[in-house]
Amino acid sequence: MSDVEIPEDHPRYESLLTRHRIEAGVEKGITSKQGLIAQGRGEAFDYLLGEQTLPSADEAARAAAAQLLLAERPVLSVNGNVAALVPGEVVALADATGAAIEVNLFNRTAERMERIADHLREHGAEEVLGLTADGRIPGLSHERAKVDAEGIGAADVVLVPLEDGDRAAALAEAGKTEVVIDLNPGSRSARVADVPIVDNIIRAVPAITRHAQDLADAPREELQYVVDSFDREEALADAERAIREGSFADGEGENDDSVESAE
Ligand code: PTJ
Repeated sequence: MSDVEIPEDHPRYESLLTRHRIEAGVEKGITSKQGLIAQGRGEAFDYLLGEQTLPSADEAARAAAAQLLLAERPVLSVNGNVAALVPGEVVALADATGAAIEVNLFNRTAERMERIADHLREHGAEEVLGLTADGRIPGLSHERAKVDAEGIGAADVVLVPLEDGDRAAALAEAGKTEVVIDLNPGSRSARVADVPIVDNIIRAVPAITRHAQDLADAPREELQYVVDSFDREEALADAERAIREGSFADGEGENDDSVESAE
């Protein structure tokens, strides 16, 4: 990952790389300006988590992989932030799980839809859904209700990263099994998810892919066991505990950003 000039030994390398990707996404017309604010919110939680993956988040990523492998019609939902941050990684996850990729936007415009679909194709996606929009998620009045009938409309398992709570709740209401990636364990999306992954999408998507590759030949019973033994309440509680009691709180300075602030 060296698409910008940040020395890889910089203590906040990943965080700065993420910012550059989001900025580039806005410049390319992929990410909305609100996406910058969403990124800032996420970053604050990541900072409190020590910018690392908790063991409980890795377990959630494994349960997510099993859930996607068990699904008949899994779909990965992509918005402007996801497309800017992890386009190639989303394609790799789709390949590892047989999931379809669908663009679904809060601030939906035909132009952004096209640009995101093109961007994903440039990163190896063969088919990108979402542009037909011949289906609707019941109970949602905004643009995010628009889905492809054969995509999210017919999906049994949906990955919804960096979501606003409304659609996550409506998808759950529509009977979909939801995997949510969100750094805020208190967000409505994380709270309605069957599998909440409290981690940065930059780390979480490759982690799900790794687990999916590892579980690729596992029998269905084993996949079901991985899903059933995952405790969503405990995963959320663990993330909240880590945020409240992390090294930041006891002044250890794990998250020292003094180098970055000199930028
Ligand atoms: O591209 P669009 O038009 O669909 O709009 C997308 C955004 C993200 C702007 C829209 O969905 C939005 O406003 O979302 P929210 O309500 O700000 O929620 C975003 C959630 O994602 C928040 O709970 C953040 O903590 C979380 N988040 C932000 N960045 C990351 C993240 N979670 C994981 N990894 C991140 N990098």
